[in-house]
Amino acid sequence: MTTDYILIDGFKHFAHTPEQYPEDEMLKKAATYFEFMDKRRSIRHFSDKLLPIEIIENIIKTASTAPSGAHKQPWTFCLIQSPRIKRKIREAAEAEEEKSYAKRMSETWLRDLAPLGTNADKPFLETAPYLIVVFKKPYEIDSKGEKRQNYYVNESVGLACGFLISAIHNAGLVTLTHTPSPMRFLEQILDRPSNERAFLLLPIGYPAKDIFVPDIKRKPLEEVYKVY
Ligand code: IYR
Repeated sequence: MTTDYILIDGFKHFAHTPEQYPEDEMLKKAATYFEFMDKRRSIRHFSDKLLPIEIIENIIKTASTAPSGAHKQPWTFCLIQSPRIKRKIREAAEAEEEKSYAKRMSETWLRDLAPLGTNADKPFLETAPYLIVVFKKPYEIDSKGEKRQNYYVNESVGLACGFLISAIHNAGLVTLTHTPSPMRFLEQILDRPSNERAFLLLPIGYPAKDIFVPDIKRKPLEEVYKVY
């Protein structure tokens, strides 16, 4: 009888065969994927056109396949479609952003942001059909009410957000990583449990018609890469 698993320290490990390709096909796939991802842009102008929630749910399932410290999956993705809650989030985010642009961000920071054309107005928080608020969970609360620390929480949730953004791009939708600061208001508006901290806010939807994006270039390989 063949077995498709073994026990290591009493824990099951399944046989697994990762997908592999001949080198020429690998090169083609790697180059094609780069070209596809290189077309992704952060979009700040959204259409209000609705889209099926099942698309978003598949995107969130993809994000939740990210690796995480000790496989704790220390994240919650909150999906907001309610116009009332979107408005509350917009109002609170803009109130924080107004303070940030007026006095919390340094002159240098504002100068660095100038080419992107951002400001404290965030209409996309109401226009986009969906907002996703990603929460990180620095710890879990077990059945006895005890705290259980998670591991590499920022790295894990950052990876999940990377997967999320690439899944959004793959579906032909657009997004923007929005980080109003501070963003504790998201925990309050969404009434999240005490072990969740807001990590990132992303509107998702179709782009508005006839949009423009900033003229920015990505660093060439030589600038971001070093072979030893
Ligand atoms: N959170 C502000 C400011 C902002 C900061 C950075 I760094 C950006 O890359 C873009 C914006 C905002 O969302 O406008």
